[in-house]
Amino acid sequence: MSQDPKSTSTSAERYTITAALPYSNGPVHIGHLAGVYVPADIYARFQRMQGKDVVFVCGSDEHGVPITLKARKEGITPQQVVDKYHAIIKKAFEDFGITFDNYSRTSAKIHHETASAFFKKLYEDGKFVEKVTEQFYDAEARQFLADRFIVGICPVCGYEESYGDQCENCGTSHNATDLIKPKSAITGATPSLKKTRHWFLPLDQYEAWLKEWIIEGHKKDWKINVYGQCKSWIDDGLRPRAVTRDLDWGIPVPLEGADGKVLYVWFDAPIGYISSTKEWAEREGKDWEPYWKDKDTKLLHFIGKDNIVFHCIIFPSMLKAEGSYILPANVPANEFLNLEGDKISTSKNWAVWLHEYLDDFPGQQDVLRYVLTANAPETKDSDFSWTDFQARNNNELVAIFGNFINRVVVLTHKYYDGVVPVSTNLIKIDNIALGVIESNKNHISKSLENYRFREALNHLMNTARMGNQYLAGEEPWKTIKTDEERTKTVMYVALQIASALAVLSEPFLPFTSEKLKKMLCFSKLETMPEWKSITEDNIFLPGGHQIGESSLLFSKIEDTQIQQQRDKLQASKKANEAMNTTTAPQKDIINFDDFTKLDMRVGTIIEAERMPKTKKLMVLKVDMGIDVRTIVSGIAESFTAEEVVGKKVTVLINLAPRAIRGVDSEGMILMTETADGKFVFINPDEDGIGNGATIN
Ligand code: B3M
Ligand code: ZN
Repeated sequence: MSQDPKSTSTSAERYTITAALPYSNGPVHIGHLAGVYVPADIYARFQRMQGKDVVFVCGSDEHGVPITLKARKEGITPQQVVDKYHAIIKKAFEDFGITFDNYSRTSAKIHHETASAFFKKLYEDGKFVEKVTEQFYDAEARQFLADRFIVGICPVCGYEESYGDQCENCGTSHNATDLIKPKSAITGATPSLKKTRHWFLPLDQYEAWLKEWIIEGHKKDWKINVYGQCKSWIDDGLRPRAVTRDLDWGIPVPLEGADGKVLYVWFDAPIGYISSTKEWAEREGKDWEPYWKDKDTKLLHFIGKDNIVFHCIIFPSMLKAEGSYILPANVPANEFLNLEGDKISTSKNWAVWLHEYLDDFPGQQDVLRYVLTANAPETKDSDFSWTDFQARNNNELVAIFGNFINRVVVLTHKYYDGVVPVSTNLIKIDNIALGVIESNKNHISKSLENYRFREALNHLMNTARMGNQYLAGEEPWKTIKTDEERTKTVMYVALQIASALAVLSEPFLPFTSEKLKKMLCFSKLETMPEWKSITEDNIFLPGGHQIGESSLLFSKIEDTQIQQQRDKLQASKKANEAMNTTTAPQKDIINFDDFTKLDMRVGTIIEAERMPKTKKLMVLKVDMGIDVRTIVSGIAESFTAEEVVGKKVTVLINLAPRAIRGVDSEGMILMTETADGKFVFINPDEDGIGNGATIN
């Protein structure tokens, strides 16, 4: 789109807007929507409505260790994992009206080619440092342990389950060898170090440039949370980072003698934005290059806070190294959304999944878009609660926006058979109301330009509030009996406010906007009301225009619906607690002969006594049918002596006797443990099973 010579705006005319590529190893939830996709979509829609040339791209991130781990866990191939979730994720975005111009996937051929070529160019230009280093290796699994294949204690915050490449607790990104007490995520074994050759991007060489570009150049226009993270990274000093890995899932390193090596997922994934743009351009018969190489293009990355370092430091350094690309103008990263006070967690099923939301609230995408924007984690983490969701729907969308539209449309039908009345004489209050539309539009635009989505939404709602106040003040339902002409003017003005709402709500509430436009029969108008037609006059619907029937834009959400959602979360909390009893991995296979060597029998505890000076031990006498055994067992914290006497238990009786604190223990009682560490007997408590009965 060419520059409008009359335009006084200095902002860019071409926008490349990217939204973080979700990992294709699970469905998307409200946290993803709130943090990345809703704000990105609002912004893209808004700029398109300004007449800007926008490409908005995304796609599934289909490489990386989490996908291989998931495949292992489910006993399927990584390709099967990504195929499944790519389809689910893509559909969820479509269902929620996220208007990507292209949604690609990093397993696509075009991406493999683009990422390989990018790597090769950097390699040929001598931008990498090749190093042989020691990496963790799991001898049992016979593989190198990159990134999430390794877990250990975070050297920065002490979190015990930090991954090899990044700590999910404090967000620090590190090298696997920085972890304290590392262990393999595959076998649980302590890994050894083994030499391997890799290519590194020497970030240390980009430090001075990054300082100038971010610390000096973007202090004012980047969000404080983003700027702060970047600054602390750079201040801490940057180190070379490997951009290749010893793995078999990913984009093969396009060099001779690099068998078994792939590009690091965080090297290839951001290039996915470029591939997605290329795919779009090919389909649309456009040239992709200006979107990535023309310095007048504004490149924006919408992401969550855990991705800041990759988008502000590593990817820009890659782009800089390549040399022909533009750099992001801004990276409006959000913080995290919590759910009912707890961190959203896929593995704990503590989430509201988009596909499930739509099953429970069909057609109510805009309600979720609204709540997530009103409560967006823009400057700090925020919390989603079902109570707040219900209140915002019932007290804001229904009571303010919906109510205003409903009154206007219903009264227009009642008084004028749905025909916009001809206004004769606008008085001051009418002009003020029409003027507020324009000033609110300007507020919305300004807030959106500054990535303040909550504030922008508030200005939109203020427009609806103003409409309600106008009606309440002018009382057309009273004047209809006394002053027909005045009533016509009031309804005429109210209809213009309703039309403005149809336009202004589009970036935020696209489904509602669409419905409202239909209701007001925009398609029959000679000039379609649009963002730029909101000026001082603000007359969109001329007298004589026929509008459609009224229908409710929003409906009240009942307590029972909210309770169902709470119950659902409660159920997943319970299921999770039950699952959380650490499930040990299967032991080595034994043969049947090994099994038959075990002599396990049923017995009854006939005496029990706590072993003096110990906390855990109890000395038991167990009637085994063939004899009475003394067994020392560590159950004293789980049971009192009285509780166990008379209990039937399962005992391994041919275990070599062992002296425990001077008492010979002549067998072992089979037990399991509850989540909170309490022992439970494996108890063959059926009538007709006597002591001495064998178990096989
Ligand atoms: N897939 C990480 C994430 O989903 C990653 C983003 C890639 S953006 C290039 O948080
Ligand atoms: Zn940490």
